[in-house]
Amino acid sequence: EGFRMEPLDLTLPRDFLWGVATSAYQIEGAVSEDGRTASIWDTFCRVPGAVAGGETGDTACDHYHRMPQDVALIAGLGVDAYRFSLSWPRIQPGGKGPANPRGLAFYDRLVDELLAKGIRPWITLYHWDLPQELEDNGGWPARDTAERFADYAELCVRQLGDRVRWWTTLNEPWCSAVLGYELGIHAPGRNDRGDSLAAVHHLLLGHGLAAQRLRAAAGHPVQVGITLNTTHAIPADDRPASVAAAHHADGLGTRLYLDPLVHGRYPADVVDALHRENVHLPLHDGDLADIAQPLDFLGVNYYTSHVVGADGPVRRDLPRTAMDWEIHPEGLTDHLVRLGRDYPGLPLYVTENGAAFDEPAPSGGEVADPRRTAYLDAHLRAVAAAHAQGADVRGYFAWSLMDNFEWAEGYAKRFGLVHVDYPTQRRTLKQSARWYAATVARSRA
Ligand code: GBH
Repeated sequence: EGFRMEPLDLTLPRDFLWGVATSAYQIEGAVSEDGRTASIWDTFCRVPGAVAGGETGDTACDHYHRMPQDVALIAGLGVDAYRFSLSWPRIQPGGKGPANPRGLAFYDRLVDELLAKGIRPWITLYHWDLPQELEDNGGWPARDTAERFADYAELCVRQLGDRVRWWTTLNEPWCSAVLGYELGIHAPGRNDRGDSLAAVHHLLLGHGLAAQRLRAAAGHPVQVGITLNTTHAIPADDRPASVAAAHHADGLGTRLYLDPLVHGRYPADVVDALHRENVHLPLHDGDLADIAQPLDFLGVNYYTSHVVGADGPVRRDLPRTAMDWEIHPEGLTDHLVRLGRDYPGLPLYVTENGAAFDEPAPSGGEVADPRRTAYLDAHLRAVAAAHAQGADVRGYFAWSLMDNFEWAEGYAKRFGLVHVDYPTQRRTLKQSARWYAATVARSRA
C-alpha cells in the first residue's frame, strides 16, 4: 500500500539492453505434449526426496498453452529482449535423429510473437533439460553427448536462425556438472567427482562444437555466447592460506570455464589440484581448439558473492534472500570489473540477477515486494558502477519474468517480477515489475 520507490536513473549506454529471463523446464509444463519426451528433470522430480514437496515441472506456469499472454506481459514491461531456453526433448525427442516439427513449431510461434512486439529473442539452447535417453547413454560424462548437443544446435539454428541473432549455448555448466553429477542435488542426481569433471569437459566441448555449427548453419552472422555462474570469491583475510583458498574457489568456479573458453587452456593450478585427488580431464587432442571458439559475448549470472577463508566458506552478517543467499551487490561490480580485466575484449551481459523473498499473496491486484525492488535497484547501481569503472557490460536480464519451478526447491521459492497463482495460473504484476518497467522507460528518456 502506498509503496513508492523511485525508478532508477542510471548512467548506462543508450543502447544498453534490458530484458527478463526464464527457462523451458521452469515455465512450460506440457511435458508429454506434441511429441516431447522425458528430460532428466522429469525423471529426477520422481525420485523421492529430490524436489521439495515432491513437486514437478509437469504443469509449471503452463506457458506452453499461455505463451501469447506471457509475451504480452513481457511487452507490457517495455523491455528490449526476452531470454528463454529451448527444450531439447521437445525439439529432438530422445536427443538424436530428426527434429520434431510440432516441438519446433512452438518456438517458431514464440519467436514470431516476440518479433511482432519488437522484443529481441535471446535463445539459450540448454538450460539443464537433457533428454533422458542421453543420460541413459552416459549423460554429460560421456563424450558422445557433446556431439549430440552440436547436432541439436544445428537443428535449432536451421529452423530459427533466420529470425534469431542471439544464441547462448549453455546455461551455467558448473551447475550441470557439479550440482548434477557430483553433489546430486540437481538432475540426474549422481555423486561422482570424476564424472563431474568429465561433464565439465564435455559441456565445454559441446559448447565449442555447437558454436561452430551455429555459425556454419545460420547462413548469416549470428552472435554466439555462453552463460556462466562464475564465482566471485573474496578472501576472508590476508593470510596466505585464505588468499589461496579464495583463489582455488575462483579456479573451480570461474577459471576452469573461462580459461579454456577464452585462452584455450585449462588452469594449471586447478588441474594439478584435481590430479592430486585422482580426478582427470578426459582431454583428447584438438579439444581445446574446439572449445576456444570466438565468443561474441559472455553471459554472467550473479546472485551473490562468497567469502572464503583458510577454514572454508565464511558466513557474513549480511541480509539474505529466501534462498539464504547473502545480498552483496558490490560483489557484482567487482566481479564484472574483474572479468573485464582478466578476459578483455569480451562484451558482458548480466543474463540473470534477482531474488526470492517470502512475500504476501496478491491483494487488490498488487503484490508488495519491496525487498525485491531494493535488491534489483542495488544490483543495477552495481552494474552502472562496473560500467563506470570500465567493464564492457551491455545488458541486464532480471531473473525471472514470473514465479516458476525453482528446481530442487519446487514452487515455494518465488523469483518472479510477476506473481503466478498456480491453481488458477493467474498472473499478477508485483510492485517490482512496475518499478522495473519504470526504470527501463527512464533509461530511454
Ligand atoms: C540460476 O542458478 C539458474 O540459472 C536458474 O534456472 C535459477 O532459477 C536461478 O538461478 C535461481 O536459483 O552457495 O548458497 O551462497 C543459480 C545457481 C545460485 C548456484 C547460487 C550457486 C550459490 C549460493 N547458483 N549458488 S550459496
